[in-house]
Amino acid sequence: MIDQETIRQFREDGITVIRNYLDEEQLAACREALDWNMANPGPNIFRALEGTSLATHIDNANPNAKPKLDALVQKIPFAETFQQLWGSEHVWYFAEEIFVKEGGKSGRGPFHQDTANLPWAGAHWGNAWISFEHIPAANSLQVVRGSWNGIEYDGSTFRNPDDPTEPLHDDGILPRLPHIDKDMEEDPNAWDLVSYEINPGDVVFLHPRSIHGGAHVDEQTPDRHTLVLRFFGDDSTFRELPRTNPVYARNGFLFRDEMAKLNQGDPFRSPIFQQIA
Ligand SMILES: O=C(O)CCC(=O)C(=O)O
Repeated sequence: MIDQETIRQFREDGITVIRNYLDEEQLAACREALDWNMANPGPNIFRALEGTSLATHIDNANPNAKPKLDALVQKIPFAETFQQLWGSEHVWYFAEEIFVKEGGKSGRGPFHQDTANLPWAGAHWGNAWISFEHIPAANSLQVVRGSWNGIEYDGSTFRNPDDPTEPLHDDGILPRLPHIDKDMEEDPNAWDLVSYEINPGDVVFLHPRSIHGGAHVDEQTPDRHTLVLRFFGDDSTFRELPRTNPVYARNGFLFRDEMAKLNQGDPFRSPIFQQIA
């Protein structure tokens, strides 16, 4: 049973952590899944940051990993956890995303909302953010408290290490992302950021519409291997994306054929997503 403060944090702040959530076997199964994904990149691997100061191995919804991950999420009590965090009767598994920073030199990933490149709306969305090293708070995931329920910004292209706010859609409607790193350099209290120190077995749960970014690695914490598993519940709908950027036009960049069947405001449902509760 999750305590009321954890539920409050998730619902209000858009982020919480559950300590020792994974037992050794579950942690090993998650690590095995991440290692497999790294060794077998899928068609959605994102290579634009390779060779830059933000170099990160990022891969998304690898179709070849789907059977393995559909089985994995059944072995861990995500269904009960999200039922309680959201107050949802049903829970579905969307897909995975992986973020790997190695060698102590990669900077912070651009702050962003996942809803900038995925056609999602509603309160019942959740990422389970699983890292396998000890990660101090300064190198961990950072979330702008409460932003999941605030302004929907344009996305970041994730292609310009000199400008993490370079707009993804540039449709003239979505406001450009704030430059949080620059603001924080000028005033460390400019943004109310939440981040948690992590030990293996701890899991961070965040609402993916939160403005969030993975912090840098450094000499003390040179490597971070992160598996993100994404879920949705009853209050989740399809939200059309702008059509200005052909890669993301209307349907986002994942499960495009399935997304093309949904209309604005439809419940976010498709037989491709495994129901776990
Ligand atoms: O771990 C990171 O570097 C970023 C994580 C992220 O963007 C996510 O969980 O959606």
